[in-house]
Amino acid sequence: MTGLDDSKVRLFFAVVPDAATRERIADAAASLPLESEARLVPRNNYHMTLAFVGEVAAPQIQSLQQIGGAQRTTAFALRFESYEYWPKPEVVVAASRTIPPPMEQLWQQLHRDLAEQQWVLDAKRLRPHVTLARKVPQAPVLQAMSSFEWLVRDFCLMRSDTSGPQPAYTVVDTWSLLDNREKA
Ligand code: 3AM
Repeated sequence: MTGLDDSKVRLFFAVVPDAATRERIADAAASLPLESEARLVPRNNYHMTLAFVGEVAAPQIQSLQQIGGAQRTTAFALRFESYEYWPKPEVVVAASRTIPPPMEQLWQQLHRDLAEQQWVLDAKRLRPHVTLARKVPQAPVLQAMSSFEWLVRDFCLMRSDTSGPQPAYTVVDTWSLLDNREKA
């Protein structure tokens, strides 16, 4: 655990890309036709959110770490195959429409465990995505995306500092997913 003080911090569970996947995501972002007011997400901020928890007091962080450490899901691969424009948050994302069963299991179990600890999240369903650009007020003309695979071997508890012009994310804790051969 790093850099946490007594005040509340904004936390979420997410998957952070490895270096090669980060490059594929950056390639996808570079091909987007965006107006000048749009903001590309800095490549160090790429992530795939699993569960947004929100503002958390320092003493509660441990219970989130216990939840993260209790997950028993195998590693999985996702294929990102298309751009999507989401009008409400005004973002363009790279999306994966096929959800591997271990990812659905991880998402369900995380949300069940969070609810048991009174963290009730407003998440209706899993939509695997990486946000590429924000502040996109109108749907751009989106071309086909060069698809890429993302092999997910671990997931993190992330801290989001939104005090600057761009959010700054730091990893609070990381957990490996199970190798298929050591499935519980
Ligand atoms: O992974 P994406 O970019 O979709 O939009 C925020 C970002 O999502 C989302 O959590 C991720 C890390 O900041 N987020 C921020 N505030 C949120 C909220 N109140 C939220 N998700 C749900 N509820």
